[in-house]
Amino acid sequence: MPTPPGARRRLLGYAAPALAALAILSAAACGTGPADTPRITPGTSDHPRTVIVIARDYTFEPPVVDLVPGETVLVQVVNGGLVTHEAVVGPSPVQDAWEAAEAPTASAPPGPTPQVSVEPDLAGLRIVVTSGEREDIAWTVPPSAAGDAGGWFVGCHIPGHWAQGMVVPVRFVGSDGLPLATLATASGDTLRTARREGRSAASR
Ligand SMILES: [Cu+2]
Repeated sequence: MPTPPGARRRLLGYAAPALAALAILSAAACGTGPADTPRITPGTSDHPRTVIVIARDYTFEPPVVDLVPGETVLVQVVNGGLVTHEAVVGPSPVQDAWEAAEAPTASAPPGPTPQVSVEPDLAGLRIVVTSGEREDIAWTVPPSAAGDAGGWFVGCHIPGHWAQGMVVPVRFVGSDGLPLATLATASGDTLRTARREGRSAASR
């Protein structure tokens, strides 16, 4: 039986908003690529550039930290979580060294991490912040940083935190303020290890 004209109009009347919604959804899906990075003015010793890193239980914001090799930054680490966190800034060997150094503290009572240390050349930058506090440290990014194989990261090595996702990559930016190269990605060995440990911890 043919559809009466009135019914067809009504059907189209319903269909049109649905199609429009679909079009908006597809447009949104196409627009989810990485956003353009605003150009950075590198910091100097006289005028350090402020870099804010927020630690939460258990992640960091922003999801990518931009740094210019050789610039001086004022790193402000804000702990918005309920437990003590740290921001270790450095390449994979630095992250691995702190992960190993802090692992034995897993059975320590709650509170700030007991004193731990690593070899000076693997120390990187480490800022420990208790819940609700903020620590500011002026620091000069090593000029050769962008040449480190595997990239740099900001990570937390209080036992279990890295495995729970407390690591974000550093993106190096040139002195012209534009990104230098591709980001260290989640395919790095260090991140793979973290993911694996996270999974096995979760399945226990
Ligand atoms: Cu942490």
